[in-house]
Amino acid sequence: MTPQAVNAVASVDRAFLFIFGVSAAMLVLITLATIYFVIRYSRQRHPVPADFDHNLLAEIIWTVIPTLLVLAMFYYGWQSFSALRGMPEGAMEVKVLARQWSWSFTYPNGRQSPELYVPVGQPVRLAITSTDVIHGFYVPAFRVKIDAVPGMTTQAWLRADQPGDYDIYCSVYCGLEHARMLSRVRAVSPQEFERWLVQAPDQDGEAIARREGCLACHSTDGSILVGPSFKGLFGHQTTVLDQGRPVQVMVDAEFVRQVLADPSRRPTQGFPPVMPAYPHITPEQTAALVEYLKALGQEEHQH
Ligand SMILES: [Cu+2]
Repeated sequence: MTPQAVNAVASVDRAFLFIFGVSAAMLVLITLATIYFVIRYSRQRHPVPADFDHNLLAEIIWTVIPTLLVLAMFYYGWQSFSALRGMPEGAMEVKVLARQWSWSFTYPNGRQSPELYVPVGQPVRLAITSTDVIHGFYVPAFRVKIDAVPGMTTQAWLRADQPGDYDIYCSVYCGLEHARMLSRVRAVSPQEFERWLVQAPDQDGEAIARREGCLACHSTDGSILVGPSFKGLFGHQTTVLDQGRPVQVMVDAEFVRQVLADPSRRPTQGFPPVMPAYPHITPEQTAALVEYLKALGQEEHQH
């Protein structure tokens, strides 16, 4: 069987249900047998214990049956393992990048997206890695869960048989905003997918901020996440630490450019210095981000 023909979801579920069913049946049988023996062979009924060596038939039964059950568990487990790990031939490869605290998906033509668009009915290979700490790429609907490890590429694949949205989670605790490290698989028709794939990605500031994961740590409504809120930030004074000393600076276009290039140089006072650098952001994108921040900065300033 080629991996495409194997339904990973069905085989994972079969392995799970088989092991769960056997375990549940064992629990019931052993509990009933224990109760029966306690009553039937109590000291009151049998003051003198029976004395016997062995029982060949019983020994064969309790050896053969568990062996067969464990071999069957192995068989179903192996089937689901090879369905998940066997990579389909000729599938489109999407690069998955995990970072604190967002996901980024890159397609063969260079298209980037914060959500994983896939065509219905076609297998998609995922080449998964991380820029910072270990994360876990987890899509329960497809039974896919695999670590995203910095400096290493892990592989997974999935195929959506129904159009729809499916949740993506991070399954490895990775810091402050781990619980908000969410995205979605968006399964759409192959025609819709082709249209989406060739669209130029939006280059307005908000789309860039979303794609680059800025909004995982910076709110736009004044609430405090990991970093300062974008609301009321631009065009106002803020306090940064310059070599440990608090200094007042104006949040302007030059400040934004400096922070993107090297956030660790002057971190904002009162916030953990955890922002990564964004050296790949182009001057045009920086300008778009500045426009976006400017609009948010004009909203009422609050602390
Ligand atoms: Cu994570």
